[in-house]
Amino acid sequence: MTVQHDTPTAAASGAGATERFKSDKSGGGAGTPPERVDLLAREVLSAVHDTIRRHRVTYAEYNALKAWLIDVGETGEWPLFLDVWVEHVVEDVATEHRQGNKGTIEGPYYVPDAPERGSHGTLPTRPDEKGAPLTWTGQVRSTDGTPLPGAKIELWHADDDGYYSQFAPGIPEWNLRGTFTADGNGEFGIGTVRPAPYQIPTDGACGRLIAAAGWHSWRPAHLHVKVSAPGHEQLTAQLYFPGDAHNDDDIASAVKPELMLDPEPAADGRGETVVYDFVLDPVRL
Ligand code: MBD
Ligand code: FE
Repeated sequence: MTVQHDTPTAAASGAGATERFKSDKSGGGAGTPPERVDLLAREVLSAVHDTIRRHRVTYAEYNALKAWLIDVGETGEWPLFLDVWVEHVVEDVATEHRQGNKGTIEGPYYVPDAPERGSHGTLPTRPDEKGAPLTWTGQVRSTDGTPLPGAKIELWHADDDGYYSQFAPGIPEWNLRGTFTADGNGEFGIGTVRPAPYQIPTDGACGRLIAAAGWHSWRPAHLHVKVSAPGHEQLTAQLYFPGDAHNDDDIASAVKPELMLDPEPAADGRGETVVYDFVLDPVRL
């Protein structure tokens, strides 16, 4: 008899991320004017043609590409592929005008409407959740220094094994996902566990590209956040931990020095505490 383990697989996470994207951001591209499609499509194709001529790409290589592209779709990894290797440049361009907090990419595993946890609370965890306790306090302000009471902080991160709830099987819904609301001073406090370094799924098309190219598949440990307040641009960011082996070679190119936390051992000896504030840009008129 075969025992079916609840082993998270690339196919499961990939299919989940594809479904999430289709339900949330459908119509992506609707309204892009034909002139713009014409320009961008021609330039991307022209870059491909140049690469083929410059490196004298063979039919064997062309067919390997075709097979791989089919594989990306079949393993549901278009969101993963694009968010790991393309999104960081889109994010840079979209946010280069900002005076407030640096952001970074969203990645494939955000889910809106995570459970409300008040201004000070803990993320939903399992009773035996692995990982050192992490207590994070901070304040949300506008670029002029005004605190932003009622600002929303959505936080999501992987568990100690590197898996996200709602995308890997066997994890309770909303585990390590929550929505906090800043208090009257714009302040918040969040209890969670410190995440572990993260390896993108190796058993799908992205993993096969990584293996074939001799790359590595790691991201540094990270906390994902979205911070929003009325009249301000929503901030999407990730926070990182000093000393992580992959801070300097994140496969998703999403680490920035401004996003580095500075945790300290907790006074009560239970894990670590950290302070990190957010500064949001007012919406441009
Ligand atoms: C992740 O957890 C992530 O944050 C990114 C950007 C890509 C793949 C998995
Ligand atoms: Fe992530």
